[in-house]
Amino acid sequence: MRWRHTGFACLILALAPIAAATEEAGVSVRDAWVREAPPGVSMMAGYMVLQNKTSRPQVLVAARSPGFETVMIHRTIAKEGMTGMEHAPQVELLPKASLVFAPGGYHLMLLNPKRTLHAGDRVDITLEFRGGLVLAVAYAVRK
Ligand SMILES: [Cu+2]
Repeated sequence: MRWRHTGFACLILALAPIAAATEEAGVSVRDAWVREAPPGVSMMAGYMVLQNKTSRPQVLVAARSPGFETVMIHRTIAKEGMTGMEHAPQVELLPKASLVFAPGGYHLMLLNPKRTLHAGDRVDITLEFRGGLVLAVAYAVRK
């Protein structure tokens, strides 16, 4: 029964106003955006700046969205002259520090959008942190 209880707690947090949840959590999200995909491409990437305002590490462990079939945390890496992406099972935010998700580095890999998203649209993505913190964030779709 334990996981059910945790899930319920997350649901309540997710439904709370974003500002309140962010303040309470001590983790803020800004400059959240998703790059518009070329026609026919079912893969998009999401970026943002995460700020840990607490004096403890905060660990991003998952992301999900009603707008996509699959959301994964990825990191672009260069190895032996080749660029690739690897799955990042978790991303640690150091105390009192910011972490940038940007092209060429960490990103949210967004697969199979449920509808075609264009520049100017918004899409909700929920970020889940270890310990049960859940942040619902609106991402702006841009070129
Ligand atoms: Cu990726």
